[in-house]
Amino acid sequence: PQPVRLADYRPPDWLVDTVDLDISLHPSATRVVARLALRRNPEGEAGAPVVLDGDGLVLVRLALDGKPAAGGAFDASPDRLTLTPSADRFLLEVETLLDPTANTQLMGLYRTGGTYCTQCEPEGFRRITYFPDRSDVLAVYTTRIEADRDAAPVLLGNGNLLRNGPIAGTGRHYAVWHDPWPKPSYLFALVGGRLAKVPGHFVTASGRPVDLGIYVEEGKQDRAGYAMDALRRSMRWDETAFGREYDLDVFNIVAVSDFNMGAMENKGLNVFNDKYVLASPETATDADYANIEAIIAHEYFHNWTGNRITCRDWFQLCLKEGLTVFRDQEFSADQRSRPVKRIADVRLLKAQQFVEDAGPLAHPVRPEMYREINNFYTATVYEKGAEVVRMLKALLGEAGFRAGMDLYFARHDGDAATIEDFLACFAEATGRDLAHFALWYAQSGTPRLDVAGSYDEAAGTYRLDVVQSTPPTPGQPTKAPLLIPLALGLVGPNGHDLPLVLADGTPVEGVLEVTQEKQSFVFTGVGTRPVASLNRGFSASVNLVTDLSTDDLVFLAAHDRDPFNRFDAIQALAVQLLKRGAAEGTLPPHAALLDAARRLLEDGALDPAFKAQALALPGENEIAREIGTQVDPDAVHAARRALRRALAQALTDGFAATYAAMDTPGPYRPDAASAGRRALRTLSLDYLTVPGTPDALQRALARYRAADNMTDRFGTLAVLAQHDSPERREALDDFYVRFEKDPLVIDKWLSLQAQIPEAGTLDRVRALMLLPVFSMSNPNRVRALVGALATGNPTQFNRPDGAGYDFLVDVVLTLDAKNPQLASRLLSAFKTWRQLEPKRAALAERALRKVADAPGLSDDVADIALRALG
Ligand code: BAL
Ligand code: ZN
Repeated sequence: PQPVRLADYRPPDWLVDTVDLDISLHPSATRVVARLALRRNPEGEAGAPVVLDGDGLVLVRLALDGKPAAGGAFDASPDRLTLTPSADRFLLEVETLLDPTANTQLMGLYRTGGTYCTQCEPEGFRRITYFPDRSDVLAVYTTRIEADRDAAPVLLGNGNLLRNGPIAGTGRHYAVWHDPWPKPSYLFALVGGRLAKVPGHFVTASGRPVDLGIYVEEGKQDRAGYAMDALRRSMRWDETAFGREYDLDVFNIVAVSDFNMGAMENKGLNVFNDKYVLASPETATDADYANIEAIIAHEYFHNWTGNRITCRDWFQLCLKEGLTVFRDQEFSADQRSRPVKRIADVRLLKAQQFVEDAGPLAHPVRPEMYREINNFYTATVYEKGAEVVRMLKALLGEAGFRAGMDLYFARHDGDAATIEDFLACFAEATGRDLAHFALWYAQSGTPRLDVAGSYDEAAGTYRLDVVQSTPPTPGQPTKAPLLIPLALGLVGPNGHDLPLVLADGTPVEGVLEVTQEKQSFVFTGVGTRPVASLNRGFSASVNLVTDLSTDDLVFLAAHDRDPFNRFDAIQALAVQLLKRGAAEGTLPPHAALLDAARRLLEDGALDPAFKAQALALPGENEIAREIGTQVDPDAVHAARRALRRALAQALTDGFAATYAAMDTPGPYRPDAASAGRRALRTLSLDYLTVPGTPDALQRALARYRAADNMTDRFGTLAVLAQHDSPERREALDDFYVRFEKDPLVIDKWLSLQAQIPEAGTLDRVRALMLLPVFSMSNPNRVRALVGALATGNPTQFNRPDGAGYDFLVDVVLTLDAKNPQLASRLLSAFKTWRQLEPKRAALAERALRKVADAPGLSDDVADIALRALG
């Protein structure tokens, strides 16, 4: 594929004012008539022809200003339509013919379980009709949808419903939808199917009544209640937190079972992967409930950050995604526990984004070049993009940040904007120069911050020496220092923070601004030796390396008033031990960690959800990233297992008491407090089951059998899955029989087995692929089984014989012809191959070369293979 570069951006030569679509749905022969009011853009190239994008289109007819176009007046291929009109404004009418049943890419118009649905971001609209399919062409859409009334009694489009009715004598009916808000083509959507509506209602702050609908498969209505509740809370929250109201009379969500992404923010008609809508206590875990809440909010928040203000081009993807992730994180933090949400978000950031940033697929939050835009819906664009917004807020403060956001909404409503536009609003609203800060968008890699502290008792000063560096990443061999907001406290012996006053008398309001490669900060009036609590709340997205001693970390784990750093201190102790354990083959002395863990476990004032996070050891991928080079996944696994054993043994009584104390009788409720108790209870059971004795396994099995909700049932199944035993077999068999007919629950069962760290797992996965509950054409099934092995089972994916790599390559090559987006997602599991020890790295490289050399690859897979080998 040819590279597309940010530097080559040019405004469109032609604009589209209105789009009138007439879409007659048919399983294999859907007719699309598009009427586009085209107008030459004064900012485009003078005299440029009209060049419209297509992708595999079959052209039926074409008319200009109502007259059939003669051959020679245009040039059409499946992928492009070129016209040279004499006028600067004209009406183009194009008819195309589509086969939605044959569309296995799940991009454009396709069918899922008999329902017609669309996915157009980023470049799917061109698979429906010829169009300038770019995000800076904004038009007002009117869509008439027609379909067989029995097959598709529900017909949904963007915006408000204008009219609908039967078409006499045909068995068909129609609906006309009109969206008054100009939008780019990627936000177009339609749905037609046999779906049940779960209704809801909302009145905006200024009094606009909104009809809400969540559409699900017949019989699943009772699983949509939580999503509806989350939607209403999201709508209210955006009014109070950001002053943003909803702007149509209707807001619909449709849950479908075949979807490449999590969900899609089409204007007024969000389409969701059903995994992120459907929940009942018997089928969804606490984590599912939290994800549903977050993703419902995320898509809703896009209505302003993404839809009313969209992106000028796909390089600006983080403008809507990073900002909207930040907004959904803040929403969840307000609905639940802010510290626990922050911990969970940073865990995810480190597990996914830091790993991406450290490997061959690293790229800036705003990339400058892509070959396949589908491959840039990444943790860097989303999660690091959100961290950059969070850092901006840390620099500007609450009021400055809100002033900047208000200006952004006021100034750019209706625009296709850029990162420069966004930052200019904050600079103008606060008077701050953000030129240095902007480097966060352009420079890839995770900065490393080395911080050393020294106390001068005689002078009463405490000095921090800070060195920042960022390792080279693909295309960026050298790096410049960034503007890093480092939140900190100096914790006195009694656990209280000391005042922060710099040597020149300047008070520090909790955040230091690190701007240079090397910098020192001297604090005065420090009467006793403090312990520095650095990067509080994970204020900066950096790898922090400190000279804190083991005693300092134990102290912070017990006393820091910043909950994130209490968590981080105990995790840092664990990481130190695990790194040494993996290198030396035996666990180093670890009494300090056990002591810190015991104190946390016994601290009655702490939130159980916090304890569950703090006492869960870093995952194997996270440890591997911390090690960085020459990683042996088996050694990492062995070290982690040894430390788990040590914790389990030392804290048996504490875990037993906690297990008993965290019992939560009464009916299941998905709130954060109840979820925290369940999480800590299952974690305690997990440690209590570590010895693998028959008694321990029987206790876990009894708990599994007695569970009255999916959180406890699946949590206990996951505990048992660690132990090759009759109890595991019994529980796995029971789970399958109970939920065989429920694909989303079966995904959990598939995923769990794919992550068992045993040599038999690859064969187990192969066998599971043959079950009727598995399907290569459903993205959720494939991700649950194959994706879980590749990204969630480091020892078995990275088997020393290379069989894990060969398996993944076979799946990727098989899938590529059907669904390239899904195939390339799976292939990106190879992003860590360069950090492996040489034998595994050589096998991984060989596997990647096999992909790169395969004939007929999609652009998606070719791009990942070549960059991974890069
Ligand atoms: N825009 C793609 C799905 C999402 O990020 O909401
Ligand atoms: Zn999004």
